[in-house]
Amino acid sequence: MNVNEIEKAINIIKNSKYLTALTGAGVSAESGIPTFRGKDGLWNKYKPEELATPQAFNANPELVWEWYAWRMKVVFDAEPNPAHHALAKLEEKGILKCLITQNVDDLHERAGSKNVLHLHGSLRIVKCISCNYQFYAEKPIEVKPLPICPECNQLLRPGVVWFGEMLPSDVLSKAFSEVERSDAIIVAGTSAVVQPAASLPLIVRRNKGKIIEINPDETPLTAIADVSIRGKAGEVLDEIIKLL
Ligand code: BJW
Ligand code: ZN
Repeated sequence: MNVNEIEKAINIIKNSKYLTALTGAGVSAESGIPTFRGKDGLWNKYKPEELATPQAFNANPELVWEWYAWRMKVVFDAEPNPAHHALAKLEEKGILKCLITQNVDDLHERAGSKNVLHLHGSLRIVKCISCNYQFYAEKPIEVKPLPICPECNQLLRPGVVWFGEMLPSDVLSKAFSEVERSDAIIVAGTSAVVQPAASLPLIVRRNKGKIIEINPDETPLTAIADVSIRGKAGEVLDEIIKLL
């Protein structure tokens, strides 16, 4: 962690009038939730592109549900880490206006964040592939036998957004309008490759706003970030909130 970079980030945050944040799987890594990409990002030799698609679900719902049931257990048992807490504190202080997340866990909410936009849905929602039936999962669901819709007898599926599916339009348009208003954005724990989420910081940049990136690795965003801090989100954000 570079002290100079942290100071630069704090200056941007202090001078901002409308700060937002975009988070990805890396923000939950310190809570023990595996990321999608990178060396620890694989599950049982499958890539997300091979499991997180409607085609994969149609071809092999047992395999896809097995992955999600395992992830529900990991996420529901996990606790928010200092990154989630720092972002909640930034909102509580009135500095952070909106938190846009690609994560399907609910650790931001459990840390106390209120204004959270979930671009890719939630593991707490289980929904029917055919009708509008859905429910809130308090605990991981039984997937043997496969869960069936009580209204129409079709398969139930996780309430998340798979590749090739549209993001929820109300959430996406709110996210776009939030970044249009932003004069600074914190981008933490995302590989910044999945669209349209990855384009949100570019809108802030186009409007001459500042980008603060927090990630142990470089990403496609690093080159255009005003500050790019190489470090873990929990450690870096905790330091920032302490010094702010
Ligand atoms: C740490 C850390 C620590 C580790 N601290 N950091 C334009 C161009 C090209 C392609 C497309 C395009 N528009 C749309 C597409 C297609 C596609 C796409 O983007 N493909 C790309 C891969 C090329 N997008 C879509 O299909 C989207 N739909 C859409 O656009 O609809 C309209 C449309 C339809 C059809 C055709 C065209 C348009 C939907 C995307 C849905 C993504 N879904 C997933 C799965 C969700 C459900 C689930 O959880 O199972 O969302 S995929 C997966 O990736 C998940 C994540 O939210 C998402 C992003 O990943 P994230 O969060 O960045 O995690 P990682 O693992 O990639 O990175 C972790 C990072 O953390 C790393 O950088 C680490 O270094 C770092 N890190 N420890 C801080 N302690
Ligand atoms: Zn149904």
